[in-house]
Amino acid sequence: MATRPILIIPEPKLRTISAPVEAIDGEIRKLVEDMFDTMYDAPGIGLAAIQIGVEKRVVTIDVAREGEEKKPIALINPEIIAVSEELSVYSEGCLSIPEYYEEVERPARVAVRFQDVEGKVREVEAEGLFATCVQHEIDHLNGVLFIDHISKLKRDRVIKKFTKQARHKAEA
Ligand code: GNR
Ligand code: NI
Repeated sequence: MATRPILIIPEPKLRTISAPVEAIDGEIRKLVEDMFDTMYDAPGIGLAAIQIGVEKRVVTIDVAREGEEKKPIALINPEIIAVSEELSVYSEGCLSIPEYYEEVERPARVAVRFQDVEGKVREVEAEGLFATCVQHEIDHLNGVLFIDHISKLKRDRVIKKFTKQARHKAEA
């Protein structure tokens, strides 16, 4: 069990475009393991590698509810290959923006192509919370945060709050 610290806004690294994984080796498998440990410990339903400072296109997700059997999935180099016209709204949160929630509208269903930890190319069709989460995580790989999908007024307000908080912590 090894958790790693989660980066919080306004950490500039969260705006990085992560690089594709070339080889799925021991280092990547250890990264995936640490990401699951960090995600379950937080607790969160998803995590992108950049949230622990690793600029690689790796995502972990488990949208199983508390008490349900765990359903961990690791997605390496995930890509959205199709989206539904139908949209859905979900009140999103992010481990990099603790305790802030706001509604975001996204395609209700997406098809995603990715590699699993064995390197096998797979496709999944996602709907519901899983669809929301996988889009949120792929955004992270492109340096995009869910607050980029809300009004500028709300976004500026939350960034300001966390910038102030970071300054106070640095002074403490
Ligand atoms: O734990 C998380 N919950 C969540 C709720 C609604 C929409 C997206 C998410 S993802 C978030 C964890 C996280 O920050 N992943 O990047
Ligand atoms: Ni997030």
